[in-house]
Amino acid sequence: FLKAGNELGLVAVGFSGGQCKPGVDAAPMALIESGLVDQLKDDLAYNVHYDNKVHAYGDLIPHDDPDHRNMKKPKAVSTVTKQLSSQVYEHAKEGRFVLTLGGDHSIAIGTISGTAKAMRERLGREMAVIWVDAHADINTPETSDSGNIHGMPVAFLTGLASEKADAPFGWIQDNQRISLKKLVYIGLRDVDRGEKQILREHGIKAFSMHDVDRHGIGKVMDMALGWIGSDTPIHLSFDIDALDPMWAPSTGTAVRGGLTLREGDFIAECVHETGSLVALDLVEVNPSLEEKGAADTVRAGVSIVRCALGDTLL
Ligand code: B3U
Ligand code: MN
Ligand code: MN
Repeated sequence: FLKAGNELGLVAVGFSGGQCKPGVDAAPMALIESGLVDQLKDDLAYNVHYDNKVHAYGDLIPHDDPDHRNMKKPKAVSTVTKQLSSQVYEHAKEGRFVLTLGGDHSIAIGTISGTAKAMRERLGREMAVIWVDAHADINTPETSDSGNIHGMPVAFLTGLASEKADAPFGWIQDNQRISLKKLVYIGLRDVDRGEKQILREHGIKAFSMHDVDRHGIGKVMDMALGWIGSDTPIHLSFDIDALDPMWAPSTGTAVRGGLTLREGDFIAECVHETGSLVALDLVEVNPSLEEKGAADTVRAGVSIVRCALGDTLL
């Protein structure tokens, strides 16, 4: 009921302004050069709608972009995500699965706002989000120590943080937001104090690495998908730093004690199996960090995308 056949919209986003380390903007090209698009077409039989372009949004990015409410590069992130939101929306409203290759995780402000609006209009349903990450990315500008907006996307998407002026982020309308009740985290292990308070206060469903250790990833996925319920469109936002640095070292804020490669793939496989997955973001691959591990990190990213799109072991 969710997808129009095997149509897939691909958006490549070479944007790094949500954090301070250059190189994450090169990830879409690295992922595509490793053969991802051809695999989607040839192995998984998707009809791929791709403009053959890594979007950097250079013409949209303002030169004068002072900090605002402690946020770094607020106008840049806002204008890029606003544009991305409409690109993703255009794909999703046609019934295409939307695959977005980042870029840092601030781009999820664009992708999720785009799909959330399209799902409301197309299906009359509120979308769920599964956020796979070492971090909760739910800081408000006030709780953030870093001021990096890639640590804040969930706050803006849920309305915990908002702004009046169009830039930054005043453009986000209610129909582009998601409910805190329909948000599930997996893989958390580096959550700021203010974020922990937000998670507790709002009863947000979160499976940390402790939960993965205690129950195993199979049970965690049963619980996560049970919380969301069936007949709910799902947007999977996958930060490669959810994986242990052993498997994905080339990322901006690697945290030890993470998911194995198979656990990451398993999450993607389980979400695919629901038949309700409508969009996937793959973010925070930075091939210029820990360069010896860059090929492995890219390979892990490709694998997660393949699994989420229906690749099976047998
Ligand atoms: N919570 C910290 C660190 C962080 C968030 N996301 C990443 N790192 N990748 C922050 O900056 O908000
Ligand atoms: Mn993240
Ligand atoms: Mn992260």
